[in-house]
Amino acid sequence: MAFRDVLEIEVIGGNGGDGSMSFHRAKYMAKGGPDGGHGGKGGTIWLRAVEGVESLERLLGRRKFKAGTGNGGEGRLRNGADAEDIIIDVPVGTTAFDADTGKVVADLTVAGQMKVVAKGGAGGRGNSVFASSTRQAPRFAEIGVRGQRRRLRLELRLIADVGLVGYPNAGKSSLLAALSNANPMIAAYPFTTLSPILGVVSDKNDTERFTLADIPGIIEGASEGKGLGLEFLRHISRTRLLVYVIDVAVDPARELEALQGELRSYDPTLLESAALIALNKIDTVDEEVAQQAETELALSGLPVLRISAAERTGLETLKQALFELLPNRELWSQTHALEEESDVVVVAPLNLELTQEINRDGEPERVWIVTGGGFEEKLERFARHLEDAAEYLSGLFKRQGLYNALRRVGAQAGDTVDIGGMRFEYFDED
Ligand SMILES: Nc1nc2c(ncn2[C@@H]2O[C@H](COP(=O)(O)OP(=O)(O)OP(=O)(O)O)[C@@H](O)[C@H]2O)c(=O)[nH]1
Ligand SMILES: [Mg+2]
Repeated sequence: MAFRDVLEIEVIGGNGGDGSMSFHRAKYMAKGGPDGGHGGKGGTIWLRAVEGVESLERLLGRRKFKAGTGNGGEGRLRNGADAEDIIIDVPVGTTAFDADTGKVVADLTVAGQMKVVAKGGAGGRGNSVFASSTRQAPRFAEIGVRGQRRRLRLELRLIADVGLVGYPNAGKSSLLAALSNANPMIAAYPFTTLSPILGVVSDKNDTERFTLADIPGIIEGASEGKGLGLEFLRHISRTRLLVYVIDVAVDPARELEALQGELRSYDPTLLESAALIALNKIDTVDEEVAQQAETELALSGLPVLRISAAERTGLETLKQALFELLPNRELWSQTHALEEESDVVVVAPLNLELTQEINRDGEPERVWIVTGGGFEEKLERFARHLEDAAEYLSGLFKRQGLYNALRRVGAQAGDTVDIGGMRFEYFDED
């Protein structure tokens, strides 16, 4: 089973249902009032974090999620039903990025946390709402808004409290096995561990616990893709504490420097994490070598602890140090949460451009081409009954400041205004 922890999916919110264009019909009544109901809301797509799923693999086989369309409104003021939302369960620790902009859409770090990733469109309003004293029989209704559609890149980063980093063969998996309930593969060759493994470490009375992540070994040049690369550092990018596992017998100071260099090139903030050094395989060297390694490593400013994962020496002290150094989870989360994209809808800026045309009578005509400002989008919602809605729309646009904007740039009474092909005459009423 391949370890899939990056996955691209497409999410499509449902379209809103269309508003209804209908008139009341009753016996003995020639012409009733407008009674078109509103369309229902399109379904929204959510991501929800669940515990107990360790990989995004579960989502495989389905790459596209599309919510339903809201029902259309009907006569007699009946509103269409809203479509149902879709909830996609993902493992805790999943971050969703907009695949096109790269922005964080959702960062789910706590079980049960939910986030909208594709909004369903609002339903269109029925013709009943457009009636007024001067417009008693509106022959138009709104079309439902389209649902939001986007591609998401999902990335799972295990949320471990402590991460083990070290060269291949340094003894990371041995340490994980010695400290936790996990049973990783251990072998005398490099790159035994190919995907991250999590274990739970408990204190003596089993009152306090933390999770420990063992990741594949890192070598110098990993940031350029050497070895297994730095792909896996993603999993420790959110651990609160790092443990550098270093083999005492192999030039420890150089190894630490190389490891830190690789971490830095992946994400410089990793070096700001709380950290300590576990000087492993202490059983393989004599005191003099151990002493020298310890002195050299201490120059880094990090605490150094001698251990032997194989002979299980120094492990209690190490465990105690880990519990002590582990930063408080709440405080840590506050400063390390990823900033999610805001829900602000960006409307293109209003642009008014004057063009000259020759009309049917051979007269020159001034035409203002209107783009942006959200006016075209509004127009689209009446596409089905544009002619009937024209008068209502020009009134609406006027209230929304379009006429003022036109006046400011020099529009004159009698000019033509063109919005996405729909045209009406500009009046200067003041
Ligand atoms: N003598 C001795 N050998 C050890 C010690 N810790 C680990 N080893 C041995 O070192 C070898 C590598 O151990 P692993 O735990 O697989 O090392 P790793 O860092 O997980 O290696 P990769 O997964 O390849 O990155 C194994 O043969 C272990 O038995 C130790 O404290 N003393
Ligand atoms: Mg290993």
